[in-house]
Amino acid sequence: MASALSLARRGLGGTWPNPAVGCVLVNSGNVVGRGWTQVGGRPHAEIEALRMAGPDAKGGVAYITLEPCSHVGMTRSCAEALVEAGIQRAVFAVRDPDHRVDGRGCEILTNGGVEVTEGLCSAEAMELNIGFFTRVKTGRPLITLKLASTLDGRIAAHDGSSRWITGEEARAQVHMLRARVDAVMIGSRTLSVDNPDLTCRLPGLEMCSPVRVIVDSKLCSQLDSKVVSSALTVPTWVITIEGADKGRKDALTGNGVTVVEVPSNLSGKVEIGAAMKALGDRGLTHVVVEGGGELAGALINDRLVDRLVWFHAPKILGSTGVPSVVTSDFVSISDSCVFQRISTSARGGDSMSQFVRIE
Ligand code: AOF
Ligand code: ZN
Repeated sequence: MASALSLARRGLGGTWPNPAVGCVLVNSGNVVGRGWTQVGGRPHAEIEALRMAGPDAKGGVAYITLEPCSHVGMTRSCAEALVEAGIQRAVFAVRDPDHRVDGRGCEILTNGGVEVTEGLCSAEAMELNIGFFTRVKTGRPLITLKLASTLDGRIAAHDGSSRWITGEEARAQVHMLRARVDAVMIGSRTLSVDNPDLTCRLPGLEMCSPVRVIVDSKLCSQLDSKVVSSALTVPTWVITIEGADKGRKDALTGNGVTVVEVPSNLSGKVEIGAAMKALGDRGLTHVVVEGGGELAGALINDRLVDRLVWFHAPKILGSTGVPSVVTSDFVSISDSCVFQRISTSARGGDSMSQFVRIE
């Protein structure tokens, strides 16, 4: 199962709207098939592993990180395929909560005479596809907020300069993070001030860039920004409010951008919860938000940040620096958004801490 989990991990970031699943087939003590969910979500892991094993699958054991599917799409279900191949025993880590499956895969296997064991390495398998499980449960993707700030939480100096607060190692880690998630999101102000690429530029992983999402209430994203001008190469979505200016919309669409319209909040800005729901509807399972402070503030305010990845550079910019989380709603300590720290490690001269929200 550990091996199936590491195969599954290969698909992370590229299988949405599907989960990233891994499958290992063993027969007489030998690995006869290995498979993982392919780019775009199909073929499924089990089909890949069965294809590799061929007739050697007969009488073997299948280790799968998710309950095999039971629904018939363009091809037969994975559960049926495993039965037909003559698998003798199937061990899977977690049940598939998709309403089309949810125990039915298990049923098909059992009815087909396959011995089934459920729950091996379930915690690891849940964590691996936490984005998929979050979307099925809540309708929105898992949201990770990534911040890179000084020790006093400033993301830019008073004059707006922000390049580079953290060093090369921390920035490489951010690119690694981008490669494993479905989308990276920023606010329109960050687009105009930083003009980022938002791609993954690690050697060998250039094809792993996530969808780039800009939250842009006024639809002012510049056509000559790096993100918009490369929208035909790397998928780019702009989220704006309903009834946006048609001329602006057409200009962006003409450049290859997908414009997503969602309701506005009382301040006339994109309702961030609705934006996240719209991304879930489009199949995204894990979004990393990379700033700026206003977008981070809106998400923290609405308790929408599930996880935090915070890089700290050993620098201090003082109170005139730009804050990392802009919100004025928190008055008392009891209002604060509370996280549990999972890990802290060094990235060159900087530190990286990972947190999970608990309140
Ligand atoms: C599996 N193995 O590798 C994956 C599964 O749209 P479809 O027909 O491809 O089905 C998508 C659903 O299949 C997805 O929501 C999830 O329930 C399951 N994903 N199942 O047996 C796989 N990726
Ligand atoms: Zn399947």
